[in-house]
Order: sequence, then structure tokens, then C-alpha cells
Amino acid sequence: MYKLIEQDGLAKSGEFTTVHGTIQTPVFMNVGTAAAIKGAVSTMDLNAIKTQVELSNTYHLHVRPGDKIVKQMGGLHKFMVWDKPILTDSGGFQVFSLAGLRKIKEEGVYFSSHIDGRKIFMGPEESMQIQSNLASTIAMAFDECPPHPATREYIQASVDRTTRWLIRCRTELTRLNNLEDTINKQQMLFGINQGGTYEDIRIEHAKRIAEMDLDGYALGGLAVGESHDEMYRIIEDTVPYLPLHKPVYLMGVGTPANILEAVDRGVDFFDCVYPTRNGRHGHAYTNHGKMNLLNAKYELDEKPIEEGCACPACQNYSRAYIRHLLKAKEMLGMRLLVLHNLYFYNHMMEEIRDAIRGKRYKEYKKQKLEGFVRSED
Ligand code: PRF
Ligand code: ZN
Repeated sequence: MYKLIEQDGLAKSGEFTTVHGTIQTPVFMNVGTAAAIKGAVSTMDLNAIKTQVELSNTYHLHVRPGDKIVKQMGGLHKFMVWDKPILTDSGGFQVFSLAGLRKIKEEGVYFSSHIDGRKIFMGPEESMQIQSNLASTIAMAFDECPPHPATREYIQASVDRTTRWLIRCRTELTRLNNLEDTINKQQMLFGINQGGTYEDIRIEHAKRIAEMDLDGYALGGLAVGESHDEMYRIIEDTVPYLPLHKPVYLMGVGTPANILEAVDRGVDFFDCVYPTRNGRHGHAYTNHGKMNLLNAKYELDEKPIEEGCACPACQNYSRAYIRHLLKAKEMLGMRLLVLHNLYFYNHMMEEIRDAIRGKRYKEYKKQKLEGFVRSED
């Protein structure tokens, strides 16, 4: 259940209530693809860095350890010791970006596992069955994320199939939620809007899925190679056709600046590997832009990564020490940067919510963007 708390221009802030607790939006979902946040981040850490929602992947957990094993272990929440909301992506995107030798048919996708080459079939029913076994809070519909660029004919045919798949997802999830041995009988379903960069296809699709009265709606097929301006334009064109009183999720996005712009166009949910991936490569997000902690100028720097930051890394360690850890390839170096980066994202979302609820979002966004000036890349 989504309750709209405040709107400031098109930016919105709400409360999304689930069986695993209430999510304050806009929110950044911390990515734990294979039921682990990369960088040796524990549940205790996640609680210390203001994480509200964790995101895992159907495809990865189906391949290893297997969703039936997770179900036998009591579901993903119990298995990974996380009692707050979990969203699972449907596998569609990962199959297209990771798995080998795909064949897309009306019934679903045939592909080979990126772990052992084993042949696997996944269609809407299989994706829902796996997500039901995982017992996540929110299941994503099984969609196709077409490559960019793609022809209008390809995108139209793909979107039509994604719509037929969505109807099958809903039917199957309803059936699963009514089974005796289903762990989370209140599993929610988010539909995914596709349409590439063709705004008329996007809008028609948004209208069609909005009618289905799902728990939430995602914008898929973005951040796949189009420019930032094109992505913002598609968000602007499409969001008005999605229900105002449902959460809107922009999949796989993005930089802090991307998030600030998308929030200003009505987006509620985000997820991205940047804070974890960049942290593991020695990069820190700060209010002055991105820093490369491997830079020699930090060799004797006693300051924390970012002054005033309340994260566990900045509360205790210097730039010089973290640089040393990274140079020595000590795991702690990566871990501290990942904790800082996730805290940075989660804390920025808190500031965003405060700014929208205080009706000062435009001013907040302007100041924040002006700060992101340092560039060492
Ligand atoms: N579909 C799904 N997951 C996704 C995407 C999508 O289009 C994207 C696109 N940026 C990221 N993750 N199911
Ligand atoms: Zn910090």
C-alpha cells in the first residue's frame, strides 16, 4: 500500500507498506545480487548505514544455491538474516545481460547458465515460482530488456510480448500466493514498462499496465546506452501515465545526479551497483564529487573520506589508512569504501525525502548538483 505524503513539483515522497515493514520513499535499494552485498557487508552493517530495502536476483539465486534450497532454509529473509523488505528482480534482465546462447520464444527464454553452461528455461511462470520460493517482499514481472538501439518494429513486438508475459506473471503469482506451503502469501508484483526510446510506445504500454492495478510500476530498458538527456526525457514522458498513488521504480539507475534528476520527475525507487562496484575499485562518492582513494595525494591525509560523514568508515578511519589498505589489497579497504558509499546514497535519499516533504526540493537539488564538482576519473 502506497501513501503519497507530499508532492513538490513532480517529485513525490511516500510510504510504501509491506509485510516486512514500511519503506519511506524516495529510496535507494542496496544491491545484493546473490543474497550478499559485495564488499563483505553484513546485516549489522546494513542496519548501521540506513538501508531500508535489499535487492537480490532471481537468476543468480536460481543458478546458485537454487531457489528450492533457499525455500527449505525458510526463504531469503531467514537465509540471509534480513527482516526488512527485499525486492527480487525477475531474471529477465540478467538473462539478457549475463547468460549465454539465448533464444527468446513466446513461452520464455532458453539460455545457458553463466556458472556451468547448463541449459535453463525461464518464462513468466518459472520466474514467479522462483521468486515465490525465495519469498521476497516484492517480485518483479518477467520482461525483456531490449538492447539499445533497436528498431521500432523490434521494440513494439518485444513490448507486446512483455505485456502478455505480465498477464501470465499476475495469474501465476495469484495462484502461488494461495498455495498452502507458500512462505510469503502476500508477495507483491511490480509491472515493468518498456519501449526503448520511443515515447509513444512507452506511453501506450504505461497506460496498458496501469490498468492492471499492480502494487507498483518500474521503468525498465533505460540506462542501457542512451544519453542521460534521452533517459530523462523518457522518464518525463512516461511517468504521468503511471498511477500517482503507486511507487515508480527506475531500474538500475544510477549516479547521484541521475537520482536527483529522476526524483524530480516522479521516481520513488532506485537500485544500482555503482556504490558497491566503485567502492571495490577505490572510488568514494562525496558531496564534492567522486574521489579516487588510490591517489598519491592521500598518502599522509589524516582526514576521513568526507568530513562530517556519519558512516562507520568516516567515524573511525583516515584517507591515508584506507589508501594503504587498498594498495595492500586488504579486504578492509574495499569494505570501508563500500560502507561509506552505501551510506552516502542512503543518506542522500533521506535528505531528498526531507527536502520534498519540506517543499524545497528544487533548491536542494540545485545545491547538491553544484557540489558534485571534483572529478578525478
Ligand atoms: N528489466 C529488468 N531488470 C532490470 C532492467 C530491465 O529493463 C534494467 C534496465 N536498466 C535494470 N534491471 N527486469
Ligand atoms: Zn563516510
